Amino acid sequence: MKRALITGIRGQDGAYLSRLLLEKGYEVYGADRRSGDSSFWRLAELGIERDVKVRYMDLLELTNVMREVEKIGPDEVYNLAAQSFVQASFEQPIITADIDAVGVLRLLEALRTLKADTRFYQASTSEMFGKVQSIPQSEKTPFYPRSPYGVAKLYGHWITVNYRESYGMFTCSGILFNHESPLRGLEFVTRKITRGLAQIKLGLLDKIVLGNMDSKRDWGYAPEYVEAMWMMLQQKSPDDYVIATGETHTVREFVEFSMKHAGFDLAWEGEGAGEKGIDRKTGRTLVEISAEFFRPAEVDILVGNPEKAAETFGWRPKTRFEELARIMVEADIKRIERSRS
Ligand code: NAP
Ligand code: G4F
Repeated sequence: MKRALITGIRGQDGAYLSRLLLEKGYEVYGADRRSGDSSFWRLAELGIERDVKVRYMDLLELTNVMREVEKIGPDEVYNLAAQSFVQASFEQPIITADIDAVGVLRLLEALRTLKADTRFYQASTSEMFGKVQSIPQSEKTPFYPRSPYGVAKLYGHWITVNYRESYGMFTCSGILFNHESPLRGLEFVTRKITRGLAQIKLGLLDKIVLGNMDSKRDWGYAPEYVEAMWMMLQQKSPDDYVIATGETHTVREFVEFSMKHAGFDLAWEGEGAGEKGIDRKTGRTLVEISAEFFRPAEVDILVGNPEKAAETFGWRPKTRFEELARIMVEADIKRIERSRS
């Protein structure tokens, strides 16, 4: 039985990856930085709360990481732990760097010292492309990060490459574009929209307040993206791969498709900060814009080219944009209805 250690076990990807590895017969260890809080709602939603062996491990504490790596002796490590919210990284750049950059190094150092034959996956990100230097972005596109998060993740990416080249370790960096699901954190725009719409529909919220609606993202479905993580570590040799759908859409389009699935007939009125989303049937304002949600520097467009992953190990995206919005809206409506019944 293979043994996997997943950091960031409480997160969206940690939950889906745990389920996938359990289905494949792995013994799954989950690293969790919180002590005393025993609610693992994402693992519980997937019905695997009791199947993951949770260990207390914070990427900020090297000795803690080393002791856990030594005790577990993993065959594969998936480093998903991060301060992953771009907007927060402008307010907390130092802690973001400590977790998302040096945290990767701590884990790699622990593995180099204690178990150098472990296969290692680093959760890199399309945010590293930032002010994009070409469209679409591939493994060959130069990086130009636009946030403290993107800069920190770029260090994590290069140190992963460096440990492969310096010490012959099996380290892979997955450059994943945005991937969403009903388990997405509420701070991210897709889930903020779908949860907000469900609340509006059921009379629990007046309107959704958003920031930049013109930025474009390549949004895929998270359960498919964790499969790519696993596939990378099963190859003969380690490498880096872009994982994306190859389609890009604005935040505005995500609002429009979600509204449609929630049964609203949306019309836009006004411009810039004064723009509003109005329900045609009732004349009610459902969406407003606030400067609070704009970032000091924005990533205007992301769209990835996942050809290398397709050619090397046959990974291809299945769920498309409109379907993704539908899955998320329906899940949020169901959740609220369940909690009220
Ligand atoms: P997520 O839901 O925010 O989960 C990240 C997890 O990391 C959280 O559970 C968090 O714990 C944990 N964590 C934070 N600081 C830690 C520390 N010091 N030590 C140990 N654990 C710590 O993120 P996700 O969406 O699942 O993404 C997984 C990874 O992929 C992240 O590294 C993210 O940056 C990267 N990524 C995500 C996307 C995407 O679109 N989802 C795209 C590209 C890359 P708490 O629950 O205690 O806060
Ligand atoms: O949902 P977001 O916060 O995701 P963002 O910044 O693209 O980052 C996510 O994807 C990255 C991969 O590219 C990951 F590495 C990262 O960990 C995270 O998972 O924002 C998406 C877009 C941005 O342009 C933002 O300015 O939506 C825009 N936006 C507009 N209004 C908003 C809002 N974002 C948030 N979070 N909240 C808003 O109200």
